[in-house]
Amino acid sequence: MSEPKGDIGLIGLAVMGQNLILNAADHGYTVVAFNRTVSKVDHFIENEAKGKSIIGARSIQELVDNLKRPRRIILLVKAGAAVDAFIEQLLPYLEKGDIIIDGGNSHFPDSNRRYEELKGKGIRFVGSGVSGGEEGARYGPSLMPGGDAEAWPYIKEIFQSISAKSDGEPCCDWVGPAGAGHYVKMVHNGIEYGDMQLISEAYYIMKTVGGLTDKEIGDVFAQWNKGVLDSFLIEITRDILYYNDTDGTPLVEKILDQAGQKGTGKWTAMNALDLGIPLTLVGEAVFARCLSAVKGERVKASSILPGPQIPKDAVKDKKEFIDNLEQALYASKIISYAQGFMLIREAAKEYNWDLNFPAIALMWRGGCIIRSVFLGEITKAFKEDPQLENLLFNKFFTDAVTKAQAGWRKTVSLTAEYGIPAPAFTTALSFYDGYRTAYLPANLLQAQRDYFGAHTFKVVPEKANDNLKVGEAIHINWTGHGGNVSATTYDA
Ligand code: NBP
Repeated sequence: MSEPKGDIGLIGLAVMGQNLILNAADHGYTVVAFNRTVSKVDHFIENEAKGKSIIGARSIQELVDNLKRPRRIILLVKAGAAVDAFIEQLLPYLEKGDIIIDGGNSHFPDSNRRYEELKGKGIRFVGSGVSGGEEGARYGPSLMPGGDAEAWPYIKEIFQSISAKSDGEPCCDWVGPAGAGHYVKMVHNGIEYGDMQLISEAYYIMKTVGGLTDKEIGDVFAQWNKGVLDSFLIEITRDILYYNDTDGTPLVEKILDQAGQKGTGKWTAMNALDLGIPLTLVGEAVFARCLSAVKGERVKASSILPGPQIPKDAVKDKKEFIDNLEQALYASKIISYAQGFMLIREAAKEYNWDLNFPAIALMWRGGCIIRSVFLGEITKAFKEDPQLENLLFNKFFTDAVTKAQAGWRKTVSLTAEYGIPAPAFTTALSFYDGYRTAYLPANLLQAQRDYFGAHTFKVVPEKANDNLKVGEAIHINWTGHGGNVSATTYDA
């Protein structure tokens, strides 16, 4: 048999797989394509792939036989059982050192497991986040690969050439070991939930309190897209608000207000709870979708539960109202990213991953759904100080939230005054105020825990005395008739 020609193999000819293959072929690579339903291979080869450096494989064996060594095979199939099924099918045909890359939206614990299992068999596993949807896959996605670092030199060139670019730099770099690539993609998706919720709240505030039409709101987003909020999601929101149905009225107003979700936001929020990180904005964004889903109850409640009336002149100065809203959106977004990076930092500690923070921000700078000008500033912040404890401690972001604060507070007050749900704006501000408060009311909380459950507390060092010693777990007999035995301390 002649020398194999395939640079890389790809399994899964749905929207992501087909587009990524065409992208790689455009960059001069020969791609071998396979799919569970083989008729889709034939269709692809005869149509979209015609005349390009793409080889159709009709079996796993044919796929593997057509690949140069070490073989590089990307899976872009439905996350879960399909990934395991293909790994099982591939193993008998692979040799030690070959590389399997899972580019689907896999949950990172699955990628941890696959990395370990394949390492034991001498196969290099890479779990790579791929973001940017159909368009990104075709013309340059954000790629977040992690796993077996030995694989990186063999895939780096292909990955970085097909990925999006930001100021000439590829939006793709090595993230870290095991499931770190899929972990970072998961947090990306969580942040995406937050950004979408914030934008939706801004739209809703303009519509309800501001009394703006969809066209006018579209104009505001168009304006914002020229400033600090310049981003893909603001851009598509502008276009959505300008889009009219055949009767000339905005299509968005005909869409049922029940949000769906596929689970990556929930995974992020659950992981934040597991690691004890206050990822409040993503959490609220997930719950906001859950609240939207109970439409029947909300309709019922709307006629039972009263709230304030919004007067026609609720907004006296429209320009000031919109400027304040822009500041609220910007500051809340900063909080969301600060929280996201707090989570990633904790994950690095918890899972013992050495993560490349400036590279993570750069990977999100282009190609993906959360791409924005703002991520360029985050990349800069982490390049200046890769150990940066919190994004809010970087001067650019400290100044930005300081400047945005007044407008942010006025916007949140307005929503409270007029009964407009704005969970993401509100939680962002509460987090900000909590984070900048040196002494929180958790003293009372600890007293309550000790009162009813003998959970003990520690004393403020400056207020220690002979009964209240620094560093000790103290239990007080608050009522005079309880026991003196304390409960085991633990961190939840
Ligand atoms: P889908 O997620 O719709 O998956 C379709 C592919 O999975 C087809 O090749 C299908 O084969 C295969 N497949 C299924 Br479904 N069940 C299978 C099974 N039990 N065994 C083997 N193969 C099976 O495709 P997609 O939207 O292109 O997404 C691919 C991956 O990329 C997913 O993990 C997705 O979450 C992720 N992702 C998608 C996007 C996006 O915008 N769509 C963005 C970023 C990441 P068949 O043709 O034989 O049915």
